[in-house]
Amino acid sequence: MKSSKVLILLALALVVCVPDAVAKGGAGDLGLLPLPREVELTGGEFCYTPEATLYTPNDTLAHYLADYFEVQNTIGPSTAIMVGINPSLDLPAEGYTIDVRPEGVWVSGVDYGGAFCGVQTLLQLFPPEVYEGAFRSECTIPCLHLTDWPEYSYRGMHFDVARTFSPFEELLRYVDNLSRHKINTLHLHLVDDEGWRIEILSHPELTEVGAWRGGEGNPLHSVYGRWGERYGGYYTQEQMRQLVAYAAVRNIVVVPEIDLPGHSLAIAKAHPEILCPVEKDLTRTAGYDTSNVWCVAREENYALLEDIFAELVEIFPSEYIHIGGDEVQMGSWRKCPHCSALYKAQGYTDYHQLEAHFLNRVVEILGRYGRKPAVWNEAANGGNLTTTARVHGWEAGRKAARSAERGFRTVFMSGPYFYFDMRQSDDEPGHNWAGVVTTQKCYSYRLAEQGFSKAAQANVEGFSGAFWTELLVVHGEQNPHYIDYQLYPRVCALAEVGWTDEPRRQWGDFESRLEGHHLARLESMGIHYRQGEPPQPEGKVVCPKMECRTSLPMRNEGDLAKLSAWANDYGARAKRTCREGDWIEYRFAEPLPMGAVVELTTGYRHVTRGLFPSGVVEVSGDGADFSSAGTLYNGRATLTIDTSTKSIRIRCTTTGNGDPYVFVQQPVVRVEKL
Ligand code: TNX
Repeated sequence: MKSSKVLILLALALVVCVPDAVAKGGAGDLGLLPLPREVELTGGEFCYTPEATLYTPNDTLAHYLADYFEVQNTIGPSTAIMVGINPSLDLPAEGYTIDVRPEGVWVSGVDYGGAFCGVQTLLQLFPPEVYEGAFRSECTIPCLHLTDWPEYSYRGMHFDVARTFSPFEELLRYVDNLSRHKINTLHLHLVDDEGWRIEILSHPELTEVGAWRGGEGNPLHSVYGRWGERYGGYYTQEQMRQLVAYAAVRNIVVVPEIDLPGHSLAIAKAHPEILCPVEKDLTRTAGYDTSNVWCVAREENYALLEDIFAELVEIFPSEYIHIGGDEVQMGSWRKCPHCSALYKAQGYTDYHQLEAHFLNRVVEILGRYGRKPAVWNEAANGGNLTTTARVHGWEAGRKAARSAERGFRTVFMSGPYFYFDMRQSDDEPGHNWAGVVTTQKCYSYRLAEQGFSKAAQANVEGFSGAFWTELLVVHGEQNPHYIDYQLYPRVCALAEVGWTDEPRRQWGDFESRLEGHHLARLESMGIHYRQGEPPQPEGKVVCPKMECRTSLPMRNEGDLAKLSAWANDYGARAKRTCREGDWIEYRFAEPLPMGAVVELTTGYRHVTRGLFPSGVVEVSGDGADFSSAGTLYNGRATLTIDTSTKSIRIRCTTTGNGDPYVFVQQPVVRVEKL
């Protein structure tokens, strides 16, 4: 009875005519983001009062909406907002309509996803405070008729919980905020070299060994920070089920990733037998073992994988399971007698074919459970990967587009546009291999301009952002809002790239909606988004005459001379990892000016790797007698010169840094501006 009444009201909403529409395309004024297809302002307004209630026959939505409005389980005199699902709407999947009339608001989705996305647009029609929950203030909404549906069916965001473990509650928050942007897929990178984060009941050793790194005698060593400390964590299957359910309410599918056959050091520490039986050279790496690639020819490996995937598919109902395929170091396959024999027997001519051979075996396993594989783009390089695979194009330039041209369903997430672990301006924290990724750069991505043919464009299932977390473990200590800072507002741009058709995507229009309306919403959502470029450190960078010396053997002769000449800001690589007692020294021709600030970095500048995990800094007025001036933290120290200083020396107090090398840097010297 109740629901038939709703259907009548919903049907009414559908035939509402708008003869005297006062304005077309008024979406800009409303600041809706992502930009909807069609909005017609129909004149007049709806007045929302604290007494107004919401009705929806869908229990899931009713539960979700109860955080925001007064939800009642019947239609009554106070019913002002109705949300329903009407499969007979003539709209693509996730499509919806909204009608705002003086007497009420109707949101109608063609399916659950459509109703959910409609609800998100509805929330945007309210003042930003609506996101703070239990909205009971008075407000007005202009009368309108809105019809909307997404351009792409895959609108995703990736999250690496392997490099840095994020607490379960953070995952829920991550999902909640994505869903407010109509993102519908969470690509969860659950395992990598530095951590195995999902409980596998039949193999508890995977998390016992693989979920932790660092600390005395731990098989997995520290990298990326937290040196000398046992660091990590994992999610129970029960937590992952909760996440899947929480995400489903929010129209988000969780696609788990088990990265294979490379990036597998964490599992290899629990099961060394999965690796090729080849000699490992441990001397150069000071005990750190970087071999991380599954042996393709070892039959038992597929039984272990079957155990893992049999449990995974029980937790994650997603159509696709991501099985990795990126950055495989194929050297061990070349040396392995079994892999080389297989390679020959199959008549392969490229080791990418052996990679696809391995992945195709995993695809068979998935197939037994009715699932399809998703892979990173290199997996398709051999030409023999099963065509049921969905390819995630992450590399820069045309490499990410190739799979779409070869006919694979492709999700586009190319680093230079969609990697939100990249820095947002030159002097900010963040990776740098794909350059600076600004919100505008992400927003401006257009398939045609990138050389995608029409046929290739048709294979693009959608777009995804990526958030790799090598840097989170360190930056999260300094800035608890680092995730928000890296994601927002770039996710807002990504959301519109996935939702809105290209011709209507205009940066100026987006920017004014973002700044005029949406940032205030982010604030009410509790998102600590990036608010423009951070202030630059004070002072002028100078390059005083200097000689850089070190106890470390360098990979290339001449590198130290380049550092001394201030000609290599990226740093130079040593031939081995650090040992206690190693030192790097900067000898200046003249004493440094008093008050100068010297930033000392060991390792890469942008990521805490290849460094001195701990060390002391010493200064000398004559280059002979040194006195202590500080300690390294995460391989870095900053000194203010307050005593005559002709030489600065960094002395390492740890053996091993998790990498088979050290990166030696020149210092950054700043003096006060004149
Ligand atoms: C490349 S993207 C990787 C990751 C790193 C990322 C850093 C991909 C498939 N592999 O392992 O975390 O770059 O940006």
